[in-house]
Amino acid sequence: MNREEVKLLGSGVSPFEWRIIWALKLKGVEFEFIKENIFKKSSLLLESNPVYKMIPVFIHGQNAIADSLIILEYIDETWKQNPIMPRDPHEKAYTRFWAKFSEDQLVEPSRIAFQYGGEEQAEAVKVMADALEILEGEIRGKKFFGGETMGYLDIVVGWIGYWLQFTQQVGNYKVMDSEKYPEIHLWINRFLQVPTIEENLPPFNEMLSIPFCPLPDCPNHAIPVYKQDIDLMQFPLNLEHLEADFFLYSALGYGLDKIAPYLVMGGPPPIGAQKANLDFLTENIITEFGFQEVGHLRAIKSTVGGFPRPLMDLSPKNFAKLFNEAFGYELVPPFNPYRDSLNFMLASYVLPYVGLLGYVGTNPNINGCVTKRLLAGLLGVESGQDAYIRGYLYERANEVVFPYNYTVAEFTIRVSELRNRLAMCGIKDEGILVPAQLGAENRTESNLLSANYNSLSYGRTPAEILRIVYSTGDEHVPGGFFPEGASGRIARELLGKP
Ligand SMILES: N[C@@H](CCC(=O)N[C@@H](CS)C(=O)NCC(=O)O)C(=O)O
Repeated sequence: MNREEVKLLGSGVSPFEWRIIWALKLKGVEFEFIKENIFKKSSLLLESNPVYKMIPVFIHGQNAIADSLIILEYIDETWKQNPIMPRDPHEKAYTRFWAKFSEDQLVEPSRIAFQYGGEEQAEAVKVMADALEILEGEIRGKKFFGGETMGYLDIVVGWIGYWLQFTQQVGNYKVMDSEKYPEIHLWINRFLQVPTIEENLPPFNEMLSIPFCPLPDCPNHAIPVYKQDIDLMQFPLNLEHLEADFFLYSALGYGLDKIAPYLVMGGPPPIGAQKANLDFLTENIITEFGFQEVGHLRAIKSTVGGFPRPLMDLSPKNFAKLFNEAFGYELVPPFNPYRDSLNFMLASYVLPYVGLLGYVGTNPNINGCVTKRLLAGLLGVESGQDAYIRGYLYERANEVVFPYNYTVAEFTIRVSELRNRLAMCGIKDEGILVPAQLGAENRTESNLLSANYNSLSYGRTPAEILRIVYSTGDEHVPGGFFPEGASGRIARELLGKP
């Protein structure tokens, strides 16, 4: 059986596969290494690890074995020379306990610290620091975790001597500290000097150049969040809160308080939000939009911090007032966003577009790599929401909106004109039908996406946005959706209030 083919499927840089390489080298087992691209997995990988579809996979004759800890045990039991696992059942249990501990408390949090910033990263780093402190006690007085020679546990924990440096550098965090963990530091040096380890490590440069498990998305040495970015990126929370509760209440009949109370941060409930009378498809889509806003709020608040949900007026009365202003007289009966899907979509037309213009306007002033990534991610989804809403309305452009005597297109044109009037910065907003000279390349009367001469999105400043969402045309005078004004430093300073 031992003479059967031995193959290892790995990416070339994963710490999990190097555990296997070390064990095989230690035991002098010949093997074939099959390099996988984890972003384009081979059928061999998918067939041999159909459950997790991950590397490493160890193939011995007809047997395929996944998960590095399990592979290590299999190798140790199959090739008895240079054992790595103790034979004594209690010592074996002890070794497995610490291996599991280090996987749970170091490996998993390191994935989070590597991929995320903000609070999530800080929490993961704290878990790792606590775990290192415990391991510091475990290794004290010993040469290796395995005793006098390197064993199973050393191989399992060994990644912290090499890969951790890499994940800290790329993920922009710090947990390893030779002064805080002097015993671990000494053990790392001893471990890296074991010939089997020293001679079998992937080149560091290769690790940096190859897309490792998660893609590093900040350039080296880039600053994640600049201080100046914070207020600019907190400002959009106002609109994100507005959209979150508008969409959630309309689709589900309840809002952020029920879905993610921690994001409300004690802010007052919205005035007049209610379940809308939506058809099945619209309800599904708006549910998705609502949950997307929850993600946006979480992403912003966990990256740059935030403020409690401001007081918001989502009552039919407030929407009715806005549409009266758009048409220049009182619509009878008053416009009600919750009446049916079409009225609801017309009301929705008012919101994501303003948010997306805000992101385009803010973009040039953002510097941090994490805040830039956040902004682009938010902008992408807001534009998608706006495009869906506009597409929905475009399909019905010539339909008369019940119970009024205006077409859908006319409604959108009136709302866009109102927003331009309120913002007082020229034309940055157009309805879903335009004269051809305002369409894409002056050739289309359809205006599915509102954009400038070069078909680029318009941008607005926070002041312009406040003029619109206050419905007062004045960033210093609150009203409309925010009866007591929007929150965050930018909006409060404009209001002259702390
Ligand atoms: N617990 C597993 C972890 C393996 C693992 O995370 N493999 C990553 C590469 S570092 C992978 O194959 N990722 C591909 C994917 O998630 O699709 C082990 O110890 O083998």
